[in-house]
This record gives sequence, structure tokens and C-alpha cells, in this order.
Amino acid sequence: MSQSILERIKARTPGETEFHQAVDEVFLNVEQVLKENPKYEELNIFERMTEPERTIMFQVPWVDDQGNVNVNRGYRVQMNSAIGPYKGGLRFHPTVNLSILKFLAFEQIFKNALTGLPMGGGKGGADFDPKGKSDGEIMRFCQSFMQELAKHIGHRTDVPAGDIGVGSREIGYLFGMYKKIKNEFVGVLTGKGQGWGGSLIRPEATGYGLIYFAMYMLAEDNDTIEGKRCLVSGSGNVAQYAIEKIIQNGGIPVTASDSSGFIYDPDGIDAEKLAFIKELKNVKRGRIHEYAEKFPAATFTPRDKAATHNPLWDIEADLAFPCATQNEINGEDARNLVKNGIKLLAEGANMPTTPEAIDILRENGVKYAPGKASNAGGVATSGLEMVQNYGGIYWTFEQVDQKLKDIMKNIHDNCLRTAAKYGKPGDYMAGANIAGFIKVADAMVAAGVL
Ligand code: NDP
Ligand code: 2IT
Repeated sequence: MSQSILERIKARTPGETEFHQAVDEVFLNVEQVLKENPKYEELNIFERMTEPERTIMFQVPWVDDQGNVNVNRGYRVQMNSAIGPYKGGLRFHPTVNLSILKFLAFEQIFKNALTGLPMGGGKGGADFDPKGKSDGEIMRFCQSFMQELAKHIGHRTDVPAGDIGVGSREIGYLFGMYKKIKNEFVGVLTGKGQGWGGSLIRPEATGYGLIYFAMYMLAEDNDTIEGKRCLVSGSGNVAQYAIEKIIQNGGIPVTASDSSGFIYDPDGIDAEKLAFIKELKNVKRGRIHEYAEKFPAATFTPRDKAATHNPLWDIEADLAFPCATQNEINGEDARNLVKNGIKLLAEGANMPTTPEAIDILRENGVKYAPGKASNAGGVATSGLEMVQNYGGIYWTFEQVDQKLKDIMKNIHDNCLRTAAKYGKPGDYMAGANIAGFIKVADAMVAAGVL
């Protein structure tokens, strides 16, 4: 019976490999829960959770600076609204396709449930490549994208935010266009600027939340992040604020990367060097090798697309925080992490660790936190932005930061409590999948078959 559910799901979604990977992982953990709850089986809850409630695909035409007319494909996957309006980011990247957005929207269901806030799961984006585009091109693309998306979202219906390639600049253009079309100033997007409805701490929240989560994991062993050497991949929103929070707590981040390669700074990235990365990436939109030119103690290793492993994960360190993209750590990388003494890996990115790599890490005693738990601080703070927008209120930096810490602690404790209850003590992955699943499943049972 159980086998046939997975077979049915995969037969109906041929070629959607990333989506299948995400579904397999959750199913592995919730199979036992399904067996113990005949109601879930009777109402076919798991299979229904894997089918988007609605998928929107649309044409995004836009004019570049040379006057050429280009066309991209836009998407919004409205996966599950059992516990609240659809909520999840928008990704602009040339690799975006339906499989990737469905895996992200599926993960988002459980992540959002874990935050304790009433948010359903969704994800969207476009196969648009923001690299090398002028500000005017980005603006025109965002406006064209929103012209169609506006028909399908709303502050009580579906509330998008940022993800890869979508930061505060893009949210500004998207929000501006929504407001113009609807003649309505509402919190239809999160990650807005502070002066126009945004929440303090939202820009920092994913990276900060990730490190808070890792610190709670370390505290279980009476350990701290102080003095720990940390491998970080990526140099975008999540990586920058993970690095910042590591530094603030006495840890030593030694790497950062982008799609062209990585830098290794044996002296550690300090606050001043991080300021350089922020300026380089957020303002100049340059490449990470410039770091090694500015700070000669650091080395730059270009990305070798033919290589079977990423040498970033073959550096001696204590903790690892993948913050770039999916499947960036494979089995060979995991073996290198183990060989180099990594004690803990917490995911800032969504699904950065392949199933083989997860097995290798866990078999070798590396503490492992899945992204749906450890990177939930971003969407949680988006939820806090929604609450502030609904109420017309503004919380201080300290208030939001405290709420973020409390939420990450609750997620951490909920993972451990649930894992123990289901006979998997210390298993953050099982705890996250089971706790998130049960919350949404119970809401679906309550709502009936619709
Ligand atoms: P950004 O666009 O700000 O940064 C992405 C970083 O990852 C860049 O350094 C980018 O390099 C690198 N990267 C992206 N794709 C690839 C690739 N295929 N190979 C190598 N490097 C790559 O995105 P975010 O920091 O917002 O997102 C990073 C990860 O975190 C994603 O997995 C996202 O889903 C996840 N996440 C984000 C949240 C948020 O609030 N923003 C919340 C929770 C999870 P380059 O510039 O060269 O492309
Ligand atoms: O993957 C994610 O959780 C995000 N990109 C953030 C989503 C959000 O709505 O803040």
C-alpha cells in the first residue's frame, strides 16, 4: 500500500526529480504515522499533500535595454492552504522549473507548520537570470511578472517573499506594481523595506535563525559556537547573515562562495570583511573572487563543473552551513566533511544535502538539521511581518529578534520532542517531518475532503 502511494505520485509527475527527492524524504519519516492513524490513510492525506491545490504558469514578456523583446516563464505553486494562506518565496534563476518549485513548495508546507504561525505552503518564480541585467531590466521584468501574478495572490490568499535572485530590490518593484494594479496598500508581499510596511529583522532572519538553531543544538551537548571554525557556502542573503551571527557569537567563518567558486580565509571572515562581501554582493553585484584580491590571506578556488566533489567541503572545520542551493553536498562531499572533523551540519539552503550525503553524515555521528527546521526563521519573520501589517503595528528590532529566537527554540524543542515520541531520539529530520506533517494533516482532516 505504502509503496503504491509513492509509485502513484511519481507516475503522475514524471521527470520531477527534485520533487520526488523531497517527497521520498518526508514519506520515509511519516510512513509510521500514517499506519498509526487510519483516518490519514482513509482520507488519502499524504497523496493529497503532494498535489498542488493550484499551479499557475504564465508568460512573462519584457523588453531589454537594447529594445529586444524577451520571454520567460513565470510560476506560482499554491501547494497547501490547510493552516493558512499560501506563503513562500519567489526564485528568479535560469534553472527554475516546475520540479524545483514543487519541491520547494512541498518543503514549505512543513516548514511553515513548524513555525507555529498560520501559514500554508507555496513557492513561485521564473526561469529569468538576473545576472548582468541592468536595474531597468530588473524593474521591467518584475512589473511584467506581477501584472499576471497579481490576479492570483492577496494578503489573505497568498503572500510571496524573496528567495534566490529575489531580494529587497525585486520585492520593491513587485510590491509597487501590485499596489498600482489593485489600488490597495496591503501586506501582499513580505521582505518589504522598513519605510513601506516591512518588518525589522526580516532581512537578517534566515541566517540569524539558522545560527540560533545551531546554537540550541550545540547547547544540548553543553557546547557553544565560540571558537568553532565554520564552513559557509553562498554569499547571498542567507549566507551573509549566517556569517554575521557566527561572528557575533565568537565563531570563525572561513569560507563563502557563489556560482563561480569559493574563497577560503584561514584568518576568518571578520565584521570588516563581511561588510566588504555585503557591498560586493548587494550593491556592486560582483563576484566572490574579488574578496581574495582585497584580502590576500584568502584564496579563491574557481568552480570546476566537471568535478565530482566541491573542495569547499574538504576543509578542516567544526561546523558546516550550506547556504547556496539544493543538492550542493553529495556523498563524496559528506565523506570529506566527516574526514575533516565536522561535528554539525545545519541547512540554511533548502535541500542542499543529497539523501546519500545525509545518510553518511548521520552514520558518522554528525548532528544534522534539515532546512525545513533550521532555515525556518526567514518565513517565521515573514509571518511576523504579516501580523504587523494586519494590525498596523510596528515592533522594534529587539522585539522581533526575541520572537525569532523563541520560535527557533520552539522548533528545535518540538523536533527533539517529536523524534523521541516516535522512537528516534535526537533525529531532527524525523522530528521536523513528523511534527510538521501531523499539524497539517489534522487541519486537512478537520476541513474534510475538498
Ligand atoms: P541569494 O540569491 O541571496 O543568494 C544565493 C547564493 O547562492 C549566491 O551566492 C549564489 O551565487 C549561490 N547560488 C545560487 N545558485 C547556485 C548554484 N546553482 N550553484 C552555486 N551557487 C549558487 O539567495 P538566498 O540567500 O536568499 O537563498 C539561498 C538558499 O537559502 C536557497 O536554497 C533558498 O531557497 C534558501 N532560503 C532562503 C530564504 C530567504 O529568506 N531568502 C529562507 C529559507 C531558505 P550566484 O550569485 O553566483 O548565483
Ligand atoms: O524558503 C523559504 O522559506 C523562503 N524563501 C522564505 C519564504 C517567505 O515567505 O519568507
